[in-house]
Amino acid sequence: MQTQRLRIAIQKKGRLSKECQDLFKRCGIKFNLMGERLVVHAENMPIDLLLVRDDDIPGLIMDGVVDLGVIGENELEEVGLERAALNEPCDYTKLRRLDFGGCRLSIAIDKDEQYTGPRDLQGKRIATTYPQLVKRYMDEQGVEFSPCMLNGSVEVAPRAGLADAICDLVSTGATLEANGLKEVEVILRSKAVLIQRTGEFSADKQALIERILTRMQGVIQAKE
Ligand code: PRT
Ligand code: ZN
Repeated sequence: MQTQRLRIAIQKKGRLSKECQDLFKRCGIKFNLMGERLVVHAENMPIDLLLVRDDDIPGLIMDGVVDLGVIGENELEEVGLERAALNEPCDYTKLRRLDFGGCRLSIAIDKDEQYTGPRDLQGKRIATTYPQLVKRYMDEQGVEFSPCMLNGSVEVAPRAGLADAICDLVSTGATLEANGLKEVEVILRSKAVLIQRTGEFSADKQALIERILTRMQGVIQAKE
């Protein structure tokens, strides 16, 4: 069901939410995020912001439920691969890469273990929240592995005896260090991105998207 108003999905609470809200505010969209609402109407433009878990944003775009979304490339690519494997809709358009949410998806092992290359991971069990991205990387390397799917506490899996290695997001490396792990392969470098659903847009919505993109260009350039 498409509405007249442009629907933008952003993370409700988490690492992307503040910068995301700031970005749209700087683009001139006025809104007030008080309370626990799912949908927030912009005060000065025909725009609704949807405040959701980041995990839901790729699917909302790929199913055409919302028009625009901001999401980390790690999550976007994982969901895209998962949907493609299930023959579910997985199309979207990347409008622009943003200047926040930077991190890398990396494989890490016990810091005292020898490592010479991906072959050393042959037959290992790898704990991760990103099984599709790990499989894509390992297939490219021609290395077999067993997955261990965890939605949290990935970094403790080796110590807990659940896995031999992990593949998780890293920014400063402090979490790996604190858990006695070392980063051995970077499999994806990720940033937040602005994405759009595929399909038709009314002329009004199209014009509004272009206006937002032009302003965003100015906002991001001004920061550089
Ligand atoms: O509740 P919801 O599902 O919406 O949020 P979430 O908990 O799934 O996601 P959130 O808010 O933690 O992260 C949202 C997005 O931020 C991620 O999908 C990434 O695109 C991006 N991002 C950037 C990060 C990090 N940096 C990051 N460091 N996401 C997670 N981390 C975690 C990482 O998983 C590890 O536990 O931080 C830890 C490592 O950090 P360092 O600095 O110790 O290396
Ligand atoms: Zn999430």
